[in-house]
Amino acid sequence: MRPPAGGMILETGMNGSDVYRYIELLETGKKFMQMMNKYRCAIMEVETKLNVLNAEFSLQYDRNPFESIETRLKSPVSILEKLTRKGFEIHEEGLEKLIEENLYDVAGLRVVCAFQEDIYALSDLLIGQDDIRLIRTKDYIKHPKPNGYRSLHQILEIPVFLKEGKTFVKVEVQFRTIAMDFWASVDHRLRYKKDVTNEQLITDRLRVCADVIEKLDEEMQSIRNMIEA
Ligand code: 0O2
Repeated sequence: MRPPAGGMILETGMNGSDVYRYIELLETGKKFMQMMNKYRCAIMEVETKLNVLNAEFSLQYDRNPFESIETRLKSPVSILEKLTRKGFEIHEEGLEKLIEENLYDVAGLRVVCAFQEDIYALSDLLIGQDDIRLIRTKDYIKHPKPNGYRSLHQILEIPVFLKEGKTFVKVEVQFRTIAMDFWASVDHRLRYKKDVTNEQLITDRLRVCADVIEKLDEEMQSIRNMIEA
């Protein structure tokens, strides 16, 4: 059904069931926006926690444990695509529950650190906070993906206080070093490029780069340990 123009509910030619359906769609859209707002608030909460840790660290040790934080809210189209890819049927009824129970990365933060040890120090400090629940860890640093991808992924649940009360919201935090982030962004760009003819060669060369980056991270960490010894 085509929504009526100019924000009008009633339009010439619309019958009662069209109007009813239109109102239903508005309601679904409103609920969806409210759900997205919860995720947006959860991102703000986790980002603030990380910024507080950064400020405390820099006072105590005169260095920042992370270089940057990127945040992103998954777009409605990506949410529906991922649910479909996972084999779920999409219906308006129960959509919010389906998303909350099955998609863990609607709210995402990416924390980029200079050194590998800072990733684990920061993650421990974050998940050690008593209002945070750790739901799942995927450690692609200790166990890299076959293509060479490395990052620490953690799914957290954080309380968000809204006017109707407290609700726990899932957030995915990805921790990486600057070098891992460089590799992942190049890999991501190449993976989404269409019509790549020599894909296998590119995959193999990226794998080699991932190994070099692993060595580089280890060497940088060891240099810092020497300086700080
Ligand atoms: P976007 O836009 O980057 O967020 P799950 O979420 O557990 O049900 P999934 O998607 O396998 O299933 O989770 P996983 O393995 O924790 O990884 C998901 C995210 O990690 C991806 O998000 C990427 O951000 C990143 N990632 C994982 N593998 C690779 C990789 O080989 N290369 C790069 N560059 N990034 C990777 P999305 O969903 O792709 O989207």
